[in-house]
Amino acid sequence: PRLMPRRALLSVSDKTDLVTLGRALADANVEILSTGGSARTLREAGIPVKDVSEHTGFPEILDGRVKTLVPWIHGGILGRRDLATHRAQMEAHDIAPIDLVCVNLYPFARTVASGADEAACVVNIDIGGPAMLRAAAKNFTDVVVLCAPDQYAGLIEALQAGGTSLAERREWAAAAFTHTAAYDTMIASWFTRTAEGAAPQTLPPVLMVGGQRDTLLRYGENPHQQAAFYRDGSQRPGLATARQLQGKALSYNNLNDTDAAFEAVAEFQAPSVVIVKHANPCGVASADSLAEAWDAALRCDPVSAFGGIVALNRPLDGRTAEKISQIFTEVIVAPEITPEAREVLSAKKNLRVLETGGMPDAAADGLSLRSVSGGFLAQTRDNGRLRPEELKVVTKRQPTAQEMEDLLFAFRVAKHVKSNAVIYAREQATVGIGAGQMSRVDSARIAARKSRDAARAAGKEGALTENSVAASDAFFPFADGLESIIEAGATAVIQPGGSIRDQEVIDAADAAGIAMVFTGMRHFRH
Ligand code: 93A
Repeated sequence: PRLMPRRALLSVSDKTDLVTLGRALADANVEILSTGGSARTLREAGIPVKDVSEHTGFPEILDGRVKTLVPWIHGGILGRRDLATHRAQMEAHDIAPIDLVCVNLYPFARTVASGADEAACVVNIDIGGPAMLRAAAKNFTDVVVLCAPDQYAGLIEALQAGGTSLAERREWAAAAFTHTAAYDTMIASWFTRTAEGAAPQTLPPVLMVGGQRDTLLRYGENPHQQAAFYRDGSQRPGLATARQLQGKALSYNNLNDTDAAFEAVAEFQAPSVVIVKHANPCGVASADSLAEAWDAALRCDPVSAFGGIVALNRPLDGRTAEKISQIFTEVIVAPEITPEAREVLSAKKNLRVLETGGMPDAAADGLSLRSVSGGFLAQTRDNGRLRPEELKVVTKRQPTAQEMEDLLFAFRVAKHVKSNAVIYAREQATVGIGAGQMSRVDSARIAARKSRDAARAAGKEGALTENSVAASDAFFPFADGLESIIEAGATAVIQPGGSIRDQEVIDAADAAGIAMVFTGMRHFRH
């Protein structure tokens, strides 16, 4: 049976469409109770409304901290209509049933995001609102609960159809609990952050894997999987702040790859380009200009770059946009897309172009999560940075200044390549990337072979790895991995060190006359 509400309580911070809702309720002969600001808005629109304080016979006190937290409100919402005892008690205490609650909460997230001080944030922790939403949702068999303006149209339609159905009320109840849960999660994570002050690198005692579902994606990693992007409220430049200027809808894989590419390019100070395929870089370069960086990044592996994700750490200019649009690209992401670049890219209708408004700080703290059966694995983000004084040259030969620069570049790239990772680089550009192999030797060999292929495609003899330097994301358990790298023509190698066979590896380097640097820091990425 459909249920027509007779008494409604409207108490909203976001007054969007409040008047429309109020008018529809008044037209349906529903008595409207309302709190301070909401009542004022309704009254100004000429809608009959009764102040909550008049209804309860108790004033709004403590600056509004206690306005609806009284038995005449909560009893009216929570009392069971099907129990004679409840009905009798309500009558005895003069509690009138309330069968529609429409509440949206103090704008806590917006207050925090505005940079308000702690006291102002605390003022915006809504207590009465969530209490009413939860009470109404609990009593969904007899009470309608609304928590967002986009639900009003559905209710108005139901009123015109003779009342709300149980299925509708159950759905609204679910939405209300989802809303209050997300709201409390936000507050809880804000508290842990402020409580720990400048040390958010600590893992929280309880994981607040809140997040609001934002965009439903067409499908997940594969078409038979469902997927969505959930926002955690972070305003770190990247996916969270990206504005899509053109192109097809972003897929799950697009988002994952774009994130990987943008986080990688954020590592570099000079104008840089990262091309990503399947979450791994297939070309990374820094140069004096983006256009040069693009050319160098593309040279590394032009075959894989086809259909790739391109991330840049400078405003994308028209000339570079021209160059990128020569090959098929899925996504371009940059802090800014200049009008000239937009003009160039607009010819490629499907190409997704994202503007993030800024670059993330690669050294920033944060959590990274992965779901496993039974829960989540959480770790602080890999924001590890090499400190020059921790670098140790372990070979007889010292790297030249140019080699050293390239070693550091390659090691930084290694951080963003799935393990086992071996990266060859030359003049601030990768010339071979070996990713995700189960053995380090294979990564070293694959990178060298790909580099030979790339050289051949460019009409050159040998491999691009000749006279390059190489980085390994973790130590060499045996000398064989290093030997492959030497074979590929690298003249210097950077790696964490720390294997029990380090000496064997150092001896192999000395025998070949190459330089080797230990970082003491590993960059596994699985
Ligand atoms: O300060 S509260 O936690 N205490 C209350 O008793 C209470 N009742 C409603 N906040 C309370 N509200 C909130 O006031 C609602 O959730 C809503 O966000 C806001 C509406 O206030 P007004 O109608 O005065 O604009």
